[in-house]
Amino acid sequence: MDLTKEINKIKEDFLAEVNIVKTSKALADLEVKYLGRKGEMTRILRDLKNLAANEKQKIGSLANQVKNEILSEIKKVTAVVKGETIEEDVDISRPGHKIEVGHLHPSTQVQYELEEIFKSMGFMVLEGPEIESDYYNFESLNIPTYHPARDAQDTFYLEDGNVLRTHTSNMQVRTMQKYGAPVRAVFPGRVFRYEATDASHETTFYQLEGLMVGEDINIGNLVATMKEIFSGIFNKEVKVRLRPGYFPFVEPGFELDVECLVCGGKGCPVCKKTGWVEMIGCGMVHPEVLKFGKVDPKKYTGFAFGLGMTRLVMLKHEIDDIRLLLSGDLRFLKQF
Ligand code: FA5
Repeated sequence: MDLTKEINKIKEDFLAEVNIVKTSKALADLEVKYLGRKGEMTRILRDLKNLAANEKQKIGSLANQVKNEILSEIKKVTAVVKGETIEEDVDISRPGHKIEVGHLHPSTQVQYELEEIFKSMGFMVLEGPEIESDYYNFESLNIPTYHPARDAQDTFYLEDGNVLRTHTSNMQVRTMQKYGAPVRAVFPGRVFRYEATDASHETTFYQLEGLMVGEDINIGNLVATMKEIFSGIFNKEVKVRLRPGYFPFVEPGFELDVECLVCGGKGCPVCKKTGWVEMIGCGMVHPEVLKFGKVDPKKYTGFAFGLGMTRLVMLKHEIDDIRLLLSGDLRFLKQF
């Protein structure tokens, strides 16, 4: 074998062997085998003197290079088998890679805050389907097919007759049917309406519905619960006004407005220059709806409300356009 090949073969053998070394003893034996007095590289280096001058220089430099590589490899592996860190591979002073962490969407933050407020008042938190039957979204809420109130909620109808729920009220009858009375529950969730968008209207937004049914539940309980929501979320006094409102599933029915916190009541695109933002539809559960829920209207009464959670987020953070919330724009979202 010519010498160059032999040296390369020695290097190859050494690397294969050093790769599987696990103990200091095995490593020391390897060092002796290649670099010891009778070692393979030592023999090559010793025999250099017998070569012709031109060969001597070429082979000599290769042999020295391989010897140094073997030495440095042995040094590295010595550190590994002793359980030490190899300094040239790991620079502990180098700054680490920053992992970007996200955070909850402002709507989710407000939803969780509201859930805590309601849990502290003994309400269950339930989820409902976003694809809903006509029965639970309309019929069982006293809105039969011919009723003009259907037009008030522009609806996405699916081909199979189901709808994208237009409000979280779809959970009222479902909850009464499942839990009977008395019952207290809130249902936060996403709802959908086929309508033109502007600064305070989206096609997809969040509501939080509440239902409380029991003996002697009255409007006083409803108003007290509404007050609790606002002091919990805003941590300050906010002006509200209650006015009559029509929903076929409550009697009497109300709309609750909050003074616009974006403009301080002066008038802006969010409140459509009125100074007030419509926030909650509410009222006493209609006896027909109790009946749909298999609850006896002679024994029980109840209140229900549907809070526009997305609008609440807007007022809490003084966001002047609802469309920003689902825009997915990180420059906007990172502010919360
Ligand atoms: C309802 O959806 C009724 N289900 C509320 C209700 C529940 C009444 C229980 C009685 C008893 P309304 O369509 O008004 O009502 O919507 C309720 C709230 O959702 C509004 O006050 C408003 O805050 C919010 N909202 C309504 N439409 C939109 C929209 N397009 N974009 C953002 N928020 C909206």
